Amino acid sequence: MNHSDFFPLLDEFQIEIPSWGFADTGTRFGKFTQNAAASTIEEKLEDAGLVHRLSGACPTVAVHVLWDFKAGIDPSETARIAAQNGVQIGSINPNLFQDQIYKFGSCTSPNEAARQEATQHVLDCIEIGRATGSDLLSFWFADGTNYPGQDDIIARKKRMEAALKQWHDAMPETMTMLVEYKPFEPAFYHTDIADWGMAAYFARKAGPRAKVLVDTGHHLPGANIEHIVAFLLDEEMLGGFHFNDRKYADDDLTLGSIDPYAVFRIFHEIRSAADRGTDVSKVAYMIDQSHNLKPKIEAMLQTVVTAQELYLKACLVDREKLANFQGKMDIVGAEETLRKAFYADVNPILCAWRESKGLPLDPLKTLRESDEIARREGERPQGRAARGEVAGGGYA
Ligand code: AFD
Ligand code: MN
Ligand code: MN
Repeated sequence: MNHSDFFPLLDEFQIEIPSWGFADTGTRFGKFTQNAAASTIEEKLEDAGLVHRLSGACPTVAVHVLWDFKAGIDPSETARIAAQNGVQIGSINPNLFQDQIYKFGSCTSPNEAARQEATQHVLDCIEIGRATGSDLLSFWFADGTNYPGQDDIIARKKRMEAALKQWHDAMPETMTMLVEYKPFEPAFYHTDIADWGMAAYFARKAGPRAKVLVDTGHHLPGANIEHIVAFLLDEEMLGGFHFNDRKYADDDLTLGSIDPYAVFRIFHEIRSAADRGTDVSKVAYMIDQSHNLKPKIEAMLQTVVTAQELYLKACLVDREKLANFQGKMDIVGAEETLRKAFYADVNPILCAWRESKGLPLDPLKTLRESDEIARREGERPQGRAARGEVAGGGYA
């Protein structure tokens, strides 16, 4: 195949970047601020626009309603600022975990006031989505308990079911709901949506426009994520991904920094599903990272380029040959078909694609040789001081 044969696959592999990935964040043990970090939605969209200009792969930006839409600011104004930076507002992420009222959960809380506030917030988020032209409403719930006996797990299940159904039906026909799962943290005894099976169950019960969101960092050690992805795809329940990598838990490390072969196998299952005729065009590829130590824009660009490389490698798998080896139960032959693609050098194809788009051949090198970071390091502390802010806005 010629390099240009792969261009359509790269064109369609668009990766949404998170506004929160450009702001200062930390862990529960502290936050290390960066002078160049974004602290306003304008700065986050400026950074997202830069990543898109350098990579050519990130036309949409995921927003977190609590951090990106201040009361009284018209959401369509935010959409206009995004357009000025060459990007669009993508998925709307409600925040159902930081307000004090959510101490015992949001829509699953025994506290009815919390459940009502959660519903009002979600209805507000749906209106924001209408104003920004977003078609994804992406839910992550911290809901859960910390001790055995703390609450009635099945009562919580029924509250979650009722809420998601109500919210699903409140969405415009053009909107899809993504239900994310996570085995633990911040809840340490049980999380109400703890795994892919529960997320798929809740999504199915909510309605036809509810799908599962797979955050690659949200699995217990040893989980076979590509198996989960293949299964959800075959059930037409895969809504999309939050890309990051992990060594121990939900570490939010740069995608592929710990286990690139695992990411490649996920992408191989997607390409296999596509070869079987499954429509994979609606799968939302999104990044969910907010690095405590790495410079924000560099880390985001690393993830984007890594995702493109691993996806392209998965596109190289000779699946006809693979099926042949599988049919003959030739384990080594089958495995070598995957390994051959994984170890292939896809940089020539990527560079040809970038050249055809007028993009920098090495986006990260171009960024590091530019004055983009230095300019932000000079301007942004002054901006924060002028606004009377201390560094560190954004994540908890
Ligand atoms: C945290 C959660 C979850 C969520 C993200 C953005 O673990 O991944 O999607 O915040 O709200 O990483
Ligand atoms: Mn996530
Ligand atoms: Mn997470």
